Amino acid sequence: MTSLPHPGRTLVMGILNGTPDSFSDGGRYLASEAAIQHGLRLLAEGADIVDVGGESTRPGAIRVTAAEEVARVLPVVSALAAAGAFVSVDTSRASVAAQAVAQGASMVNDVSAGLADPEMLETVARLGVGYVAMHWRGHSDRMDSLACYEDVVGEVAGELAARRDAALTAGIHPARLVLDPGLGFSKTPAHNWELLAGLDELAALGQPLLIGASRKRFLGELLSEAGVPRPPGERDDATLALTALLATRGVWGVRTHTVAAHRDAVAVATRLAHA
Ligand code: PMM
Repeated sequence: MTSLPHPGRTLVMGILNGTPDSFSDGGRYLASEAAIQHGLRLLAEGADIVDVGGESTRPGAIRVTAAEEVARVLPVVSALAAAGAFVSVDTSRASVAAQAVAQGASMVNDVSAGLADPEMLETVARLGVGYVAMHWRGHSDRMDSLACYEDVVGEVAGELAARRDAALTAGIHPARLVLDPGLGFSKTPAHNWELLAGLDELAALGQPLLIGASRKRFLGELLSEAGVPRPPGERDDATLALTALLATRGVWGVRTHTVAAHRDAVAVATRLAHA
């Protein structure tokens, strides 16, 4: 049985995205090796959790098969767990989650909160690992068309409450359950900002909160110049500013590409909160 880390500050989850689409044989091996090396770097930089994913969830992305997802994530999960990392597996498939836990993953990060696979919640309950349930309305190929709300904070809180209840009913221990508003998933930039401003309503659901803002489109849009969004690789300073603010508000974790800088930002915010 694995319990969630609670280090007394906002924890930093490092993002390790799976290998690119067109690999086979030796290419696959090299891609896994590169992912493992990157994961080890995230760990050395102070990642509290390394989140290993094999399926892109960007708007418009097409799903990969379960076999492809397994081939991408398992060698990486196994190597990082063996190196002592607290590994989460970013998957919406129960079968992938179970195989990753068998290879040493301690947490399942499910962007669909159990909605994409009817077996997921029971599987996680049986495995006895941590579970991130993210707010989700549909797969990536149609999620933008589902970004319709009259009261985004109230509706996301209500839909997350329903997923929390489903998870607890399935037998997931409340001490292992984290909720996430799912920035950018069926949300416009304006929705993301409203959710960030309304975090107290989400915290009132009674579970720790994880926030994934790193390099996302709403930051690119905020920093647009002459109508051109800032590219993803130039959004890290803005992500960091947001993390510092979120850390002062007591979120459980942030999901990020740049671990070392985020650990520093969290250290500053935590020290200030205790001054
Ligand atoms: N965002 C992405 C992927 N997985 N998981 C959680 N829990 N929260 C998120 O916001 C989230 C996620 C997409 O971002 P990426 O393409 O940069 O990984």
